[in-house]
Amino acid sequence: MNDRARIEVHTGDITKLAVDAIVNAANTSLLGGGGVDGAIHRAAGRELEFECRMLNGCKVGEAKITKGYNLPARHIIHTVGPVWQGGSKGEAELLASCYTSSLELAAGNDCRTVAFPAISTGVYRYPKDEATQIAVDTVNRFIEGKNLPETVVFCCFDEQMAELYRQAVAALRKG
Ligand code: AR6
Repeated sequence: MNDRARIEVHTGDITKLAVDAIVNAANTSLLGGGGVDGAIHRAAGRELEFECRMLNGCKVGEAKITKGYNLPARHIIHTVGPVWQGGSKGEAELLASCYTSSLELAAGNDCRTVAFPAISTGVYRYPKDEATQIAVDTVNRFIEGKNLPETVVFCCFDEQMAELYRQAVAALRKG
């Protein structure tokens, strides 16, 4: 299969996706927050917070895995994106590391399908076009030549973001 055909763009709420793992754009406490993190905790239920309390937080650019509880997804991979501080504080490397750390955990837990939100592009203010490019390039590079995950879904909350992703994925297909 062509590796690029393994990347999909979806518009909607990530908590509704019946995939093997959804990724959460969390904070270092892993105890919940606003944005997609809040939506995931609400939909998964209080048991998620109990499991998260045992994890001792997570560093920026790293990832930890839990069960999905009341979600249709089997697992939740919690990663912590960088706060945008102008671009000279290692933000690009840290954001790329969120994607590779999450994909490594997904592969190690036999996840065939994984869905990502647009990490850091909300409360953490990462410029959307730059974050999209990093997300698509990093995922494409990771899955090339690997069996797992078979399919990666970029789950965008709105059409404007989905269009950015579609353009970045189309550019891969040409390249
Ligand atoms: N499904 C898919 N995408 C969503 C959803 C959803 N249900 N809800 C929001 N988004 P953000 P960050 C999109 O702010 O920038 C939290 O408080 C949203 O439109 O959720 O990494 C954490 O606890 C945006 O494109 O995450 C941290 O403190 C993207 O998800 C902090 O926010 C990410 O926006 C993390 O900030």
